[in-house]
Amino acid sequence: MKKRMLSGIKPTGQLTLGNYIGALRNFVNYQDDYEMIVFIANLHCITEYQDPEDLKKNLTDAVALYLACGLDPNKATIFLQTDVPAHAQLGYIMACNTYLGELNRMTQFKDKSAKGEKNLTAGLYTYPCLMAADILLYDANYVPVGEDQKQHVELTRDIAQRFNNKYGETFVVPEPLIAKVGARIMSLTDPSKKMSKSDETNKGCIYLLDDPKVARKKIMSAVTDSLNDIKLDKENQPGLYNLIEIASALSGRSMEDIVEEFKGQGYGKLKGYVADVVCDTLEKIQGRYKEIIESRQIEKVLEEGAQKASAIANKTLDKAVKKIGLEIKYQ
Ligand code: ATP
Ligand code: LTN
Repeated sequence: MKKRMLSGIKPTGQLTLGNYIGALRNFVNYQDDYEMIVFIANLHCITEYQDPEDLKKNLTDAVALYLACGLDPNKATIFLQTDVPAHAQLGYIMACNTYLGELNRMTQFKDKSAKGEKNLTAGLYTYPCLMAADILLYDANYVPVGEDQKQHVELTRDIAQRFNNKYGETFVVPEPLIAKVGARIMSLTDPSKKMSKSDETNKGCIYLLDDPKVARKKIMSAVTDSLNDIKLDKENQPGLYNLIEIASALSGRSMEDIVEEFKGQGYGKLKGYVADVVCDTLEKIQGRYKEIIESRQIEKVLEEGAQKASAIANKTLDKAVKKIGLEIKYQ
């Protein structure tokens, strides 16, 4: 039997090249060898305010982009988180099995509160509990994610093990799966920061729906260094390293091979190559995206996906509810 893999992406804003390289492209590669379950984590989006109209548009775009990047609804189960209410239900149960100390250690929340961001919500704080429910509902063996999500999957393992010890074997304990190349694509304007949807200037981040001309400009003006030496030195030349990593992930060539080709040449030449590879990827994705939007297949894909997902999720939720002793049997 195939092992099961599950992952999700938050549709806050437009999907980025970081999402593609760190997550989406891997889902596509895995869909033949694993039973793949992929969902749009819309409940996770509202931990921070989203304009309702923008959110609706981003949800549709996210599904269309999943398909445009090569996820095949005949192979993978694709659905919207809110179409399977078991996520929120098990999420609450998970919150009751998570300690405050554990949530306090989660870097995503810690970073936001350290920055002094005001009005952080309780939903943002307990979000790792919902993420644990997302994963455990499906008995997932593996969770392919970018580096930034490893800590959340590890917390999920702790919660699952604790629950199993307390109530008896209920959940499969999942493992994070992090790709060797591209697990953390950095911002083009500040290579010490992750390329992020929520990039304030938009210049450090390439969006999958960026006009290729705009994407090329962003790459050509990416921050590098003044050493003018093409080699792999992540610590001293993080900007250059990031560009080579992007090109490697998208072309399938090794990073060493790319360095070998451009060694001794200026950064401009290398950037031109990275831009070619990125634009080629964007053009292919955007071509398919247009076809998918026009074909109006999204609703059907989501409906069928939610049906398949609910059948699995409801069984697990039921099992957990019974183990805890939350139900009364009516005659
Ligand atoms: P934000 O950028 O607003 O923090 P996000 O893009 O990290 O959001 P998601 O969209 O939920 O949040 O992330 C989806 C997947 O993409 C996750 O597996 C995450 O690890 C991966 N991912 C996101 N950004 C990058 C990046 N810069 N490099 C590699 N993987 C990434
Ligand atoms: N937390 C993830 C999105 C996410 C997810 C999940 C990923 C929500 N639920 C379950 C894998 C498995 C993020 O912010 N990138």
